[in-house]
Amino acid sequence: MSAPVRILTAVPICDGHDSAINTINLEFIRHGIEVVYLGFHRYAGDIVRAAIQEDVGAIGISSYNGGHVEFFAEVVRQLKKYNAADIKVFGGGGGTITHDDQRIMQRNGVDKIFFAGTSLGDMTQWVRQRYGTARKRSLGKSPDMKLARKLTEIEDSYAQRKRPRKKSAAKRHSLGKTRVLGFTGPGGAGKTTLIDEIVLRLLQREPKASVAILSHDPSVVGAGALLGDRATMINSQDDRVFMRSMATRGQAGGLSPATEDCLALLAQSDFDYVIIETVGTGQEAMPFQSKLIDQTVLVMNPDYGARLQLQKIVMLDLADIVVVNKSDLDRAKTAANEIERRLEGSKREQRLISTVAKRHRDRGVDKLCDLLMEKK
Ligand code: B12
Repeated sequence: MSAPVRILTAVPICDGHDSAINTINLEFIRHGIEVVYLGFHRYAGDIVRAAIQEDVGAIGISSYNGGHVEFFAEVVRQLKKYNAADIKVFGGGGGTITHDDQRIMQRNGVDKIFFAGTSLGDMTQWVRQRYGTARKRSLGKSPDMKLARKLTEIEDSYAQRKRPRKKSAAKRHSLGKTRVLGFTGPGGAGKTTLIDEIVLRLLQREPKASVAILSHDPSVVGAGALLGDRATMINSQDDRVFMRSMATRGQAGGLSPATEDCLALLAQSDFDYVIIETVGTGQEAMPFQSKLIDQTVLVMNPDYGARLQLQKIVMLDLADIVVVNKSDLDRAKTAANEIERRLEGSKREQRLISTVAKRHRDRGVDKLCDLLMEKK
């Protein structure tokens, strides 16, 4: 087993044409590629920061609204500035990028531009061939780059089955000031938006604090993965935030085989907060067995069905904090009452909070942030 090809894709600033890249992403993942998708309307600086943290082999940019000659050149320039020129740049843009533009762009350091009419199969094959072999790495100078490469080493060693599956040697008491927070819950409950809002508050409340996020998305069975949490995390595009997206790579239960070791590395790397987010989980999931995690948060959607369903959700017995997100929905009050009653049977001290993560300055999210910072 070798490690999958890993790339990052994005659409530039002031450009909302994302349907092409959405289609191309899906074709890539069907052919074994792990795609970190940053979304549309993205600054060159955000793209470069994400590419370095995610330690991808290349950046694919889809550009339709013009300015592509300058934008691609800026991405290449910033990669060089951070000593990351081994990360290659390629892309496309239908009827907008001309052949003359392509020649200038290639002179500026862009690998390749794909034009209208190229089949998805041809593009996928080219990406696998071009970025599928180990590249010559530039010297990792910045702290982000060094950390990113260590995380890749851990992931690769699991992919190559070199690493024995053992528990991490890191001990909770050795982590000092670092606070490790685990977020889980069913798909669609709003975990990623909620985490992004928590990060916003942590950065505002503690002007020197740094945050690491370890975010998980499912691997398609026997294929690649669409690692799309960055596309939702707008506030987390910040120099004080280190984010890494991980694919589950065949492991059930919400995390990846390499998660514990990666979490231990992040927790020992001097961040003030380390946040770990699972994939959308099912009723039986107990993803946080790690002793490194200080507090666990279960994020629920009010639409979980009949009250009886609550009896089957194992994390309702284990979570330190239960959040009913989307509490502006009609059923939210009933859901909060039913969950409160379910938690009454628990012997542990658990907190229940209602939030609307998508709402600007939501009081519930403020309260959740208070709780997460409380024991620091
Ligand atoms: C669909 C479309 C829209 C949709 C977008 C939906 C969406 N969510 O993406 C809608 C209707 C919303 C839209 C809106 C607008 N659009 Co429009 N749109 C198009 C259109 C018709 C097709 C683009 C497309 O998705 N094609 C499908 C893809 C799969 O095919 P393709 O483009 O041929 O791509 C190939 C390669 O380039 C490559 N590729 C593309 N990207 C990437 C990335 C990677 C990594 C790789 C490997 C390959 C690759 O893959 C394909 C291989 O065959 C183009 C016209 C055109 N022919 O390009 C105009 C076009 C891009 N739009 C245009 C404009 C002006 C607009 C608006 C500003 C209009 C307005 N006044 O409101 C808005 C802006 C929206 C915004 N927020 O940015 C102009 C841009 C002109 C310019 N650059 O000077 C164009 C060129 C139309 C025109 N001739 O005037 N648009």
